[in-house]
Amino acid sequence: MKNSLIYTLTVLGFGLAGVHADIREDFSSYTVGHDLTTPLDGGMNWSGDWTGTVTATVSDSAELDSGGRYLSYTATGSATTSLTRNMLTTDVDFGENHTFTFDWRPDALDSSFNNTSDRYEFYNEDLSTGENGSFLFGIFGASRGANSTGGVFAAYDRGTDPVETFSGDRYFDLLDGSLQPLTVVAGTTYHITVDVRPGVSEWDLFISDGITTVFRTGMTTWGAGNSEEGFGLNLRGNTGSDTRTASLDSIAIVPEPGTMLLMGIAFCTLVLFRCRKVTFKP
Ligand SMILES: [Ca+2]
Ligand SMILES: [Ca+2]
Repeated sequence: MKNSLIYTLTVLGFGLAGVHADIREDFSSYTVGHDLTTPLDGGMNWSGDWTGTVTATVSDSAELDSGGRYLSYTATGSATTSLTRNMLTTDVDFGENHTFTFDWRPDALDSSFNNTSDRYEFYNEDLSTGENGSFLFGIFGASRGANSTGGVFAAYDRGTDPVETFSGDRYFDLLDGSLQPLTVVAGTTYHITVDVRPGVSEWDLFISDGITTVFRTGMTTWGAGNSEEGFGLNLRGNTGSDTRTASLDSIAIVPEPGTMLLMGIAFCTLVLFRCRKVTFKP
């Protein structure tokens, strides 16, 4: 009887942990050359297709570190262009702690990347309202404000100010352990990790080129970060001839640590069960 209870708890623990599935995209389900003109709707647990005003094409010609097919996206001109995708709230509870990871590579960073309006940007938001996002960061061709230098990763840290008072001065360069920023280099794959803690409106950002990791932790989310969310990447130039090109791969959005807690319950129950078995040995 007790053993069946332990079994039930174990199954329940692992079962509940499995309720919140990960959201993933590695572009392996598409053929090379597939672009936004035919729905890019693969991956796992997304609620819509990849959409946007950039040109985006699945490629395998210059794999990122993680390998296999990836999405190459590009835009020319001074308008802000975007690549976005909606995520299901039933698969990741965006009111609970969760982590975004993805690989990203800038493929065009020439001398035209020279102005604060020259941008590669990353964010999440409620795509219907453009609000309630949690993270916002980017690379700018020149200083975005008082706390960024340009040409390096900079993250938006709202601090204690209201959401509405957006200011470029709240972009802060990410720094390594020696307080140095990481100059962004074309052709380098960057491994990006975003931890979001909606309960306390905080987020952390870690970016590694495989050798150096720059980061900023304990930032205030730029929005509430608690509604159905879209993952987004923007491109922008400051002149009509500016071309931005980048590659994206190996995206995972994973809930935590609620899942880890449930897994822990299941694991502890199993340990208890095994200990009992040992105790009852003749
Ligand atoms: Ca891939
Ligand atoms: Ca420019």
